[in-house]
Amino acid sequence: MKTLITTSVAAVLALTVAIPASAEISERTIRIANGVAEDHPVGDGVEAMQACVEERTGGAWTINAFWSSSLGDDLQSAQSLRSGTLEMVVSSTSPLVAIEPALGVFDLPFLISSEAEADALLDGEFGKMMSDKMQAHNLVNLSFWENGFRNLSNSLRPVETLEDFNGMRVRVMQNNIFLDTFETLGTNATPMAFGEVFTALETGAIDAQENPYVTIDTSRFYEVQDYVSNTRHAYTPFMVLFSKPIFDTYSAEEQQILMDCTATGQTAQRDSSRSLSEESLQRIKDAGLEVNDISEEAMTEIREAVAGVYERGADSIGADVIEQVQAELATIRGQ
Ligand code: TK8
Repeated sequence: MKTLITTSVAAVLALTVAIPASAEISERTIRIANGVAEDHPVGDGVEAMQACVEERTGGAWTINAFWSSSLGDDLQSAQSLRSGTLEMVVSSTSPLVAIEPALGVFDLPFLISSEAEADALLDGEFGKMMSDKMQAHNLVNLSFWENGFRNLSNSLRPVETLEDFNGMRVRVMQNNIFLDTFETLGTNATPMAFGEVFTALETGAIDAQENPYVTIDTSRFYEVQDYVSNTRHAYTPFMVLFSKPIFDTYSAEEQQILMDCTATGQTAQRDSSRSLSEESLQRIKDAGLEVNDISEEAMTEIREAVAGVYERGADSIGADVIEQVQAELATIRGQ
């Protein structure tokens, strides 16, 4: 009996020692929270990240993803990261203004106008500066992934002009900039966590919401909405956040693996987001939604109506941050 135990202990020890790719890599389980559904492009990013981690750690790490807010909404998950009770979250920046108000910069209406601009901004100096701000809040931003250009959907009527927004009950993210934007557009805006949106639309508690086509598709909002307008009023990014208290216990090699593999995930996630967007729009149309385009003239009117949000947002975001983003965008645009 004794020999048997000794032998099996030895076998287990041999196994444990054999698994890690290097002495600097420990066995780890990483939980990653998400508000979106698994078939959202974030799913492809996570899958690419898992494959990368598997290879780099020789199977010593397991990454478990939790979808559809099952570990809490974006803000709750980020708070869990800060206290070190959860490892990772792919979160919209918008609800995190409660932690870092400067993040509201990404919510300013019509700030970013193309995916190429978004990539240059987020992967450049400005993105780095915003990531650095998270450290003070016990959060490490490993990468920016794509949420995308947001479009308004509703159950009442086609929205094609500024007047059409009037009185509509719209869910907005828990974010002062979005609230100001949609109140200025004349809607009755209600801040709400993402996980509550489907039911609120279904029960008629709200008429409208705004999200990229891939989200309207994968969260099945098309089942409870009748119109969608191509408003592209904001490009909000995802941050791939890691708990700083946990990150600090990782070896330098392990930290590098996290950074490299979220970068690998970024490429897969952005590619998927961009190729799925058209497909998602088609599925939304097939589900019977009317897609409304906004004329250039109406768009100019809408943009002018919300221009004041920039100045009012400066108090919370910081005038310097707004100036910096505008300067960087001007450089990116070659102005
Ligand atoms: C999912 C959210 C979602 C966001 C929203 O957790 O809240 O509308 O666009 O993608 O992060």
